[in-house]
Amino acid sequence: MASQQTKSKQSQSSEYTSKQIQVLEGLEPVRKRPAMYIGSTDSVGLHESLREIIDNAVDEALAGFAKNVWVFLNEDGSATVVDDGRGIPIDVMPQFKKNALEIVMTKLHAGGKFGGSAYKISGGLHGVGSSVVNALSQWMWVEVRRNGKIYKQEYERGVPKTDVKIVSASGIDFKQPETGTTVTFFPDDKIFSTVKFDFDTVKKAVRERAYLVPKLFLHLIDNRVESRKEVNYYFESGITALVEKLNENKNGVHKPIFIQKLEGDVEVEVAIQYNDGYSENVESFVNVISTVNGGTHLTGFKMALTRAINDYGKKIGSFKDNEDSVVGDDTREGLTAVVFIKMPQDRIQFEGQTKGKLGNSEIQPLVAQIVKEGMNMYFEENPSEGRRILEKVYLAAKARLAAKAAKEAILRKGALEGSSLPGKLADCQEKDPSVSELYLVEGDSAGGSAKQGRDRKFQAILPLKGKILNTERARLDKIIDHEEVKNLIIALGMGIGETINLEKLRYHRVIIMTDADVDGEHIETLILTFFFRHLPDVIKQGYLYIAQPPLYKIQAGKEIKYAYSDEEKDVSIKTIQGRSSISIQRYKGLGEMNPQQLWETTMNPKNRILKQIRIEDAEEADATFTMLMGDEVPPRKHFIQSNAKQANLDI
Ligand code: 2B7
Repeated sequence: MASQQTKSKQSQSSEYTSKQIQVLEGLEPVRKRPAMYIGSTDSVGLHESLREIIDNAVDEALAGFAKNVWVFLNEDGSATVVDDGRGIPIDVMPQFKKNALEIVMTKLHAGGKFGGSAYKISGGLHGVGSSVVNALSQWMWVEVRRNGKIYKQEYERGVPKTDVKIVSASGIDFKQPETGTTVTFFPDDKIFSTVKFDFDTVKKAVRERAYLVPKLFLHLIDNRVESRKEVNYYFESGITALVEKLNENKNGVHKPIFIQKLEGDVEVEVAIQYNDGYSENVESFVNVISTVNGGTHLTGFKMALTRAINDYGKKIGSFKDNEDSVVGDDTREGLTAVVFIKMPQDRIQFEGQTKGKLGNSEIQPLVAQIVKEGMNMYFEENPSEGRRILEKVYLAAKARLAAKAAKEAILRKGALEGSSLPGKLADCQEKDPSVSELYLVEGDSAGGSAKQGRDRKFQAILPLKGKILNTERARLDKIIDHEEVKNLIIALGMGIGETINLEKLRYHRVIIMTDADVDGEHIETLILTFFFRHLPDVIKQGYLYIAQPPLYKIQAGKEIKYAYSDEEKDVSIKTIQGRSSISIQRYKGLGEMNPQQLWETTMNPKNRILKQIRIEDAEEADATFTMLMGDEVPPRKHFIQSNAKQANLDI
């Protein structure tokens, strides 16, 4: 990308006109099969549509033109994205006799690729562009600020309502930059199962992009009455800042290492910082897309890191005795890294069901070579840091061998053999994992109610006492020694560590059920962290859930209603009104419900609400956990700018 920027930025702005835009087809197929274009029509797809518009604006920044991107969540439920780039071209395209803006907004283009070289790098998970979002919006309007004028076009479900017109004032109440693009849209509730944007989800996407595009000001403003707030992001140093952020509650072993190189039209950026913990946290991106399942860029990075460390160890003679015992895993203990490559959008091959994996085979050796060279140079120039890294890796290798020996001993003793299920487990009758559920219940008393209330056909109960093991510092051999965790591992049946076998998991729904108080939250964090660190596949497969007990019981005479939120409570009170006396009970713990109530409200599949844990949730729990349990050092001050004044300087 930098190559495009430096080589042809100048010429692009003058040469690139609507002539280069190739057109394929209209938007009918998008409304017919929305999921094919946007991934899904649930909340994930809804946010994907906003992300798509944001990415177009971010692309304009990546191309070197926009300095700011604003995202507004409007009071009426719509969203607005503003950039201060060049503005989408508004000239009439002779071959269609239509305005370029209209073409961009109403036609599908090949796989998001938009002919010519001007937009070689572009984001968007599905790379489909604004027209797809337009098709899936009840209404949309676009303003382009160019040539000192404001051009506007409005659409309904992707169909233009007007021609492109010059207007005298912007339709939004915001002092907009001289040039750029503004898109406002309201997602179609005929398409999406929910049309409510979630601030935190949008925030996460916005923040991620801020890290990936250094020096871009990103502003997120929630103007909805119930949730008014604003965050601003600006990172001077891109992924180095991201690595620091990921390590913020840990102790870095050295200052982040930054490697960057442009090779042909692929740019590789890697930031690395070891901390004194044990977990591995490596994130990878292609353009602005997070590759959650890694791929060739990540493989190349890992290979090169292992090789560079091994070579350096041999070179300075510190691996003498264990020459062949340092393996990849050892080099990734306590490793936080970001691998970020930028390449032409039209060459990217994504793989896997969720398209979260980079498939381009040529990228692996390319990244490996650049990382190897970069690490060699780093070690050369920073011998004392190099030595510290080596020591850490060497310690990991030693610990691994010790843990392996300890585990082998345990396994020989048969401590984890599935044959003897823990006494505390009230198992279900069903043997088919796909219909079996395991409730992890906080405390023996709630555990007792759950045992009585459950449907024993398919629901098993495992009570967990107070605080389960602090897994932050614990190695596998220690974990296996811990009674509560051992029970859990045996009940799950899939083993732990190197012996993991997901096919042996005995329940495809593992449901954490805790009180809605601080202790409950704490134990929930502990359990999530345990799964995140030791059994992440359970989460990735979507097998881990959190039960949501009701917050209120509303009773009038014999009529009882349960409410799971304050809003629901208010609605319930209204519908029940007219009765002489209503009693409202706020549940503080599971123990306040009798077995029958617990079944009705929280365990019966017909009524209950389960929250499925995504790997991001667990990651967050892991971070919280590190903060709570980690070392004495107080969390370092956030460097995120939550200050609008500062961030607005550059308009
Ligand atoms: C691939 C297509 C969609 N496009 C341009 C130029 C600028 C530009 C855009 C955009 C979203 C919300 C505010 C290029 C690229 C179309 O061609 S899209 N800015 N911003 C955007 O969508 N923001 C462009 C060359 C010369 N002049 C303008």
